[in-house]
Amino acid sequence: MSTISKFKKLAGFSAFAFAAMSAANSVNAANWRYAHEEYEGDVQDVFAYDFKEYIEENSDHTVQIYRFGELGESDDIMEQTQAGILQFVNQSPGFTGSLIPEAQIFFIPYLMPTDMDTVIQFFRESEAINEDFPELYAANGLKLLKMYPEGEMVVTVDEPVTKPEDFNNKKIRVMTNPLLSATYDAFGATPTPLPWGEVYGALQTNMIQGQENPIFWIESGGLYEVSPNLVFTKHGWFTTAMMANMDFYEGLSDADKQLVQAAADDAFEKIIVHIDGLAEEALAKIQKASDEVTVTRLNDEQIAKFKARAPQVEEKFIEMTGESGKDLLDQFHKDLEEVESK
Ligand code: 6CS
Repeated sequence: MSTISKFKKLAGFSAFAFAAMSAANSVNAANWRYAHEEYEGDVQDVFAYDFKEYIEENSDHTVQIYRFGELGESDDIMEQTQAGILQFVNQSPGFTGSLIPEAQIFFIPYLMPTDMDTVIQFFRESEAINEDFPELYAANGLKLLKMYPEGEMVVTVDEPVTKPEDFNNKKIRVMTNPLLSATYDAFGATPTPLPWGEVYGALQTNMIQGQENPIFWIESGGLYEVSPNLVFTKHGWFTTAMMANMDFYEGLSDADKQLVQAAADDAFEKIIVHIDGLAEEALAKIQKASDEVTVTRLNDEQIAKFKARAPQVEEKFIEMTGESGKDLLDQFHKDLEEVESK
């Protein structure tokens, strides 16, 4: 056989082999659906797009992302994930609390550290976060892939608040978990659980007089336009969680399981960088956009008055979750002591 015809044969074989390999890959290639609770460019969106990019760069799979409202409210996207319609979901414990009562632990006020480095270290190293929570989610058909912080909680109100008495007769919107209601009860307010989609309108029409959220969200959702008094109470961090439908995850090959976890780990690293300085940037944008906005940073003495009400919320948490919640809380305290001592 001449060199040319050998080459032609080889080229023919290679083209055939390549086509066959591609066909096999595209048979294995999947399009995964992933929904989260936020808007374009928000923290959960940055996480989701990094996850997508990692998956698509390292496999033939593709990821389709759905943002807030495209498939409904937070509870809707969780239901769709449990039903296997979505493969991945980002739902915050603020909403998961009704499904997994222990997830409400993040709403015990003044439990979490206040400075960002300690918070991040806690998420990286905590046994409660990295070992106990995955078991609790698994019991509900969910593979927990990552828990991560989005920002410090800030309260917005119709007038500045410096003491619990200032909350009297004020309806404060909370995410729909009973423990967060207990927190605002303890703070002296009238807690009003609402899904996210109703918050702006309820503030605008004075059906509620305040709410809590991280600053980036107060800016991106325009909440300061209808609730202009920002109060830094230092009582907690907004935490969220990204997970997969467990049956779907269990059905993946070992390589794909590793890929999915590596993508979630990569997105966590990106988010840590993304949230650094985000609150300050968002506050500057808010102050530029509105001269109605006031900023109240509670001093230690003022914080002590709110903090004094935390033990009753801790008791409520144990009442709601029993032994399992008590064990989780003990582990939380242990993990926090460890990171705070470093
Ligand atoms: O307050 C809420 O309901 C929303 N807050 C944030 C920061 N993310 C999503 C959530 O739905």
